[in-house]
Parts: sequence; structure tokens; C-alpha cells
Amino acid sequence: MKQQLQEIQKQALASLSEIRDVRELEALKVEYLGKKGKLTQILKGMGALSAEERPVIGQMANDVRIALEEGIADVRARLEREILNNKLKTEVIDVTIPGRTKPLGKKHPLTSVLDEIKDIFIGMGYEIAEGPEVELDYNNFEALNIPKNHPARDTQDTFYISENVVLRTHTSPVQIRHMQSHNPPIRIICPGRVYRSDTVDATHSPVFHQVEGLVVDKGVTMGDLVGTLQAFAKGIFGENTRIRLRPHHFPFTEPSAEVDVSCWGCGGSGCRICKGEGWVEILGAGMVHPNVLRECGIDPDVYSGFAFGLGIERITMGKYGIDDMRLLFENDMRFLKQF
Ligand code: 2NM
Repeated sequence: MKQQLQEIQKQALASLSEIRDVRELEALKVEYLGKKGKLTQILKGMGALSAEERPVIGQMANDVRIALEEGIADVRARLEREILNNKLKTEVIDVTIPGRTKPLGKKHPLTSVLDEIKDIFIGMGYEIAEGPEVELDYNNFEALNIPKNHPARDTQDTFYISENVVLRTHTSPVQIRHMQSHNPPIRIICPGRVYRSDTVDATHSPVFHQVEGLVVDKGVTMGDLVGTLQAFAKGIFGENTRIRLRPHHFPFTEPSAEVDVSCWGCGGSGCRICKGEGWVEILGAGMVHPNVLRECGIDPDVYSGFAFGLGIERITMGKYGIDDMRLLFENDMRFLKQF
């Protein structure tokens, strides 16, 4: 039995030195120390020994078990070290490799200009109001003092959805809704998409973008309108920009004016941008017609207001020297990347 034990220890330690991985190690542990393992089998045979031999062999078997367990623990530690070293070798991270840059998106030029316009008016205390693009004929025309037979309602210009429903041709209906649901003082700008039945060319699109402004309070005058538009023009086109008003007619304002800014290309002396005029038209404006105020439940004998409207495409094209409106809608990356 003594010999058997020595033989088991010798075998086990020899096998241990050839263990390659944890799986082999576990198998070896079972082979010797498991329930049906070689050492366990020996111990089971101890019942047949004499009383003198039993403690001697028991002590020896125990020593062998401890030797095997220690050997297994050593090999396990060696394998774990090997696994860790291998990981450290293969999973190296080179922190000096430059990052992969993703192309950065940027604002569409129409969005940039709209954001600039919003900032200027927010800075003057205005709020932003929005409303539906599909509108009642009443909000788009009737309430704006544009009667049934007015040329502006021509089906050639307006997309009719039904007799009483249109695609809004301007953002004024947002201002009608606002006046009908709010009491003065009112200071709002209304940006948004508008629709006119135009054929696409370099200066026309059936869908374009407007910003309209509206101020209603006691004692609002044409002087306030001029000062506001002056501040706006300087904000968008630069501190040296001047404006001029030419008399005009709109059904919803009285008096009405078209507003020019001094040319941002030549400063007023005449160039290609202004076609030699020195001035470029960018806005329509006027004092809100008493009929419009009354229709919105505001007493024109107590309150007055001014309003203005501008096309964002036109201003964007002017600011960036874009000569064809279609470029603003085609989303060609070669074009958009320039801004
Ligand atoms: C323009 C020109 C002049 C305008 C008027 C109104 C309202 F609702 F207050 F009556 N909103 N916008 C207006 C006035 C718009 O666009 C060229």
C-alpha cells in the first residue's frame, strides 16, 4: 500500500508538470482526488489493514493528498498567470492611435438665417408664434381684409384644398390666431413654410419660408416700425446698413410700404447685386389695418399695431450670393458643405 501511495504521488506530480490548461487540470484532480479517484480508492482499502498499520498508512495517504493539492494549486496559479500574460500581450490598446473623426453636420443656410432673424427679434423682446400650414380661408384671407374677389386669392396663386381650406400663402394667419387668443401688448414673429402655386425657377418655389412680425399696443406708430426694421437690417446685413420705405398697398395694412436695404454688395453706389440701384427690396410692412384689428377683437380706437413680412429664401440668397433658389431645396452636399 505504501508503495502504491508513493507510485500515485509520483505519477500525479509527473502528469501535473505536463498540464496545458485548466480543463486538463480539472480532469487530473478528478482522476486522483475525485470520489472514484485513485487516492480515494486506496483509502477505501484501509479497512483491511491492521491496527498498527492503519495510522501509518493514514498519515501517509494524508501527506500524499496534501502534496497533490499543493501541486494542483501551484499549476492553477501558473495557468492563471499565463492567461493573464497572454491577455496583456494580445489586448494591448495603443492610446496614441488618432481617433476616427465623424463628419460634422451643420446648419442649412436657411436655418442659419432664420436663427439669426429669431435672435435679433428675441433680443428686442419678441416671442415666436407658430401655426398650421393647412388653414381656413377665413384666417388666410377673410380676417386679413382680403375679400372674396381680391386678386391675391386667385386660384393661380393659392393651393385650395376645399372651398374653405387652403395651404397658407403667408404666415399672417398665425398672427390672426394670436390676436384672437391674446390681449395686447403683442410682440411676435411667425416663421414658417408657406405655399404659392408658382412654377419652379431661379427665383420661385411653390414652397418657401417667411417670417412675419406683429406688434400691437397702445400708441404704436410708424416711427416704431421704422426703428424696428432699421435695427433688424443692421443686425442682418451689418451696422452700416440703411433702410428706405416706398409707399405700397397691402389689403391688411394702412399705410403700407415696401422696404429696401442699402445694398450689402456696394453700400449704395450700385453694383450687380442691386442692379445698379444701390438698394435691394427685402420686406413688406405697414400699420395693421383697423378692419384686421377689429376682426380679431382688438379695438382700433384704443390700440394700433405694425406688421411686416419677409421671405427667408430671398434674404439667404442675398447674404450668401446664391443665384438660384433651387440650390436651397436640392440638398446637394457639394452645395451645403460650403456654408
Ligand atoms: C407683409 C407686409 C405687411 C402682415 C400683416 C399682418 C397682420 F396679421 F397683422 F395683419 N401680418 N403680416 C404683413 C404686413 C405682412 O408681408 C409682406
